[in-house]
Amino acid sequence: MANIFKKMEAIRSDICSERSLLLQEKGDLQLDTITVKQAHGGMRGVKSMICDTSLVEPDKGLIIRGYPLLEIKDLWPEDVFILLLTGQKPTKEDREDLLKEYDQRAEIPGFVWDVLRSMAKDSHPMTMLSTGIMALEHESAFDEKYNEGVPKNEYWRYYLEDAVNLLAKLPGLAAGIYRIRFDKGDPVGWTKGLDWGANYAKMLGVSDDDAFVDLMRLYLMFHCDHEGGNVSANTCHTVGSALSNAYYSVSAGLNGLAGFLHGMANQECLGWILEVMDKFDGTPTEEQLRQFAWDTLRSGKVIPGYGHAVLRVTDPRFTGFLEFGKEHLPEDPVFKTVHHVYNVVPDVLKEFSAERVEAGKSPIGNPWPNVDAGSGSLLYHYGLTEFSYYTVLFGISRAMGMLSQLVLNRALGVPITRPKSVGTKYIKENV
Ligand code: CMX
Repeated sequence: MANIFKKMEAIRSDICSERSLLLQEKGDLQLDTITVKQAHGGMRGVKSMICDTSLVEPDKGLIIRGYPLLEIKDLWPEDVFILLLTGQKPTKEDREDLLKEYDQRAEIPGFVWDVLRSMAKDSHPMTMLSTGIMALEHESAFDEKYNEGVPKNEYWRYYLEDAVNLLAKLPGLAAGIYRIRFDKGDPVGWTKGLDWGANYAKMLGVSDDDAFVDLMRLYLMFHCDHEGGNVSANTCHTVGSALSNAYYSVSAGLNGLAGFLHGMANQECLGWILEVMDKFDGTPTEEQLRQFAWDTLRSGKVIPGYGHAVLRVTDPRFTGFLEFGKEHLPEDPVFKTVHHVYNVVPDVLKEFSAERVEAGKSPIGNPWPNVDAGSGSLLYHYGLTEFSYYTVLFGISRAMGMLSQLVLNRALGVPITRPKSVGTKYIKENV
């Protein structure tokens, strides 16, 4: 892992000096203010944490280290991990160096499969992923070095060591979970010399189509990070700030990703699409879809895959998946339905939002599709039809963002998270 360590070593002193200069010059200046509504409203929009790996612009979407997502969509997942971590696009040697590390670290100890096989047969794949990671926790290099008394300024090295170990094992772990949970046979081992995405595709064993390998690379690249405040990244950040190692922190973040309003929306979304197709016996017309969307809203449910806490335009990740679908599976009925939904649902949500405002409720901030609206239809096309598994795919990709943020936080010596909470009485009497 010489290259990635060398790069991190080089940037570490720069980012640390930049941070201390910034704190000297601006440490006491105000970054934001917060209203009672924001404190009650999930802290939406409050600028209160630092994240340099990526940024989500409401009108542009995900920007990774200064590059808008769709401009770098051809990067492979291992490239994007290096970019997230170091801020620099990797050279061919950097990629090869990291892949060699994965080759050496990818093997999953047999007892992990025993643990997973002993779980309830109907365990959710996300529960199995989190459990599998926790079963590997005893390998933490950071814990070992911490117990030996390594100095604070060295912590990042062992978080990075753990990050690479975990990333090497995650595709095999996730693919093994798929095979165990859905009775597809024994887990398949890692193939040396093959990249992260292709290895994952091979270990899943659902399709021999080359386009499926491309889809896996794209999928793992697109979900890698979404700045610092989303539930999974923020949870991982908070847990890691207590010096819980990378295994504890990422597992915690993934438990947040398993929420229906966050990463689990992709399973919900495909379920919704299949439900509408079932109801209308195939690809529905736009009018039938409109009616179905209204029925969903009138029954008090959300339309999964639409809306976002930050975005105010179509998610570029959705656009990227749509382009992939148009190129590789334009006639697929599920994909066609996803496309029709895109033509119909934003207008329905705008009308619904206006109704809500009239009734004194808050508007829907964003009627446009997010990443989860289209990705499931592509997986489904290639035979990955068990949609309760989809969030696992999201999770192994998002681990790259969580882990790079963790390593950077330890490199910067970011302290333990501890915001101040206040009670209702305090607000009544003091605000
Ligand atoms: N369908 C119906 N109602 C929606 C909606 C949708 N797709 N999106 C937002 N709303 C509603 C909210 O539920 C909220 O209603 P209440 O005030 O009655 O609770 C109101 O509109 C205002 O919400 P908002 O400010 O626009 O959005 P939030 O930041 O509160 O929530 C999100 C964002 C993503 C949770 C919400 O848009 C949603 O539930 N979408 C569907 C689930 C989904 O696709 N989640 C995946 C997001 C991407 C990810 O993290 O993976």
